[in-house]
Amino acid sequence: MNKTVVNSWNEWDPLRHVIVGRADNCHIPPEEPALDAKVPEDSDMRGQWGKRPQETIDRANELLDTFAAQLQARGIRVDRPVPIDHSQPVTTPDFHTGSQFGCMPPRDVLLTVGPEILEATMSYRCRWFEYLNYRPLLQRYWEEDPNFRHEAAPKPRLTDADYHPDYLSEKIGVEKRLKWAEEKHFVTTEEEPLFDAADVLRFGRDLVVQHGFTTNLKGIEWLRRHFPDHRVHAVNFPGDPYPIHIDATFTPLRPGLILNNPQRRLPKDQRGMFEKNGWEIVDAAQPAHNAPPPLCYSSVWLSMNVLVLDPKTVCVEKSEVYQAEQMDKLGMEVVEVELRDAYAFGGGLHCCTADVYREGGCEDYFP
Ligand code: DAV
Repeated sequence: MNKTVVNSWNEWDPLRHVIVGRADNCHIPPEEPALDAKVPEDSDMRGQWGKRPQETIDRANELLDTFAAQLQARGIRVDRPVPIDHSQPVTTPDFHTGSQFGCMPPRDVLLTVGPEILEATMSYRCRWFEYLNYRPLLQRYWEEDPNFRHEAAPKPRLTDADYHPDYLSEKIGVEKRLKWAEEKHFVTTEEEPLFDAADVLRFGRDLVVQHGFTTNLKGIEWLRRHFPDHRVHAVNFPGDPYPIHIDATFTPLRPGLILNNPQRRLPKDQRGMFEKNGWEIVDAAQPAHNAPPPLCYSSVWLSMNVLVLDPKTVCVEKSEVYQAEQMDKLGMEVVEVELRDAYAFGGGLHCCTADVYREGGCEDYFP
């Protein structure tokens, strides 16, 4: 066999093959440093852990299955992971935690860059083994595609030295969190390289990486050394008191156009590469909801966590009417997808997918 299965260099070229996550047996993990730092202080999730209610798992799976079928109906190949038993504890020589997280969302774990799929280090203990959910697929791509590069970043130790103890207090307050974010003081330390794949956006030759709770500067440096033919840019979005993952903050739609969360604007001194090359950064529309659904880690800004199918077509969550309206005005055809009841499992339409194949090659958009 001699066909290319894995190839994806950016967030917008025509999508042909994608992984969609599964909600089976997902857990709310026990307390641990980096995860706790992300749970909003007034959240209904504080202090409880265990398997998620079965009816919410069934509902999320129904929505994910329907989304997968919608993509298939458009001619896109869709693969699904094979869930491991997330109720099992994780024990290494360095730490122990009582359960895992789930096989949602794949975008957090798998970073596709051209012919390579890279398993991220991850930064939560409960997600240490999450890559195993995707190994059956990656093994298959390995058999099918002689040029596929299956890579894994060094597994981190995740001892207490990886986390700043001042983030462990129950009540920090949003004001102090915003100040810390401004000062780039995040929950993770610089003990060892850490990154989640969802902190990385792919723009052909350039990778844009958010420095925050789930990705530290050493993680960004690791990516720089691992992808020597790319330019790797660290970015920050100071308005976010819980900065994890870039994909509800900064959303490229096509060459030259990016949506930016108006509460988390990219600072002026980090806009140079976009401005010099005539890229437009526009404020995203307001979310349709005032609060996230129950037992959800993410903010209401999953409204802008869209999946671009090609430079003229975008999947938007069905209830996010303002976001859909804005897409329409920006000249995009909108595909409505119902997913809100699956948000609690780790995110929206971009999160719950991972690219395998998009048409096109590695372009230089910022010469
Ligand atoms: O706004 O809570 C969610 C990103 C999930 N991948 C937020 C970020």
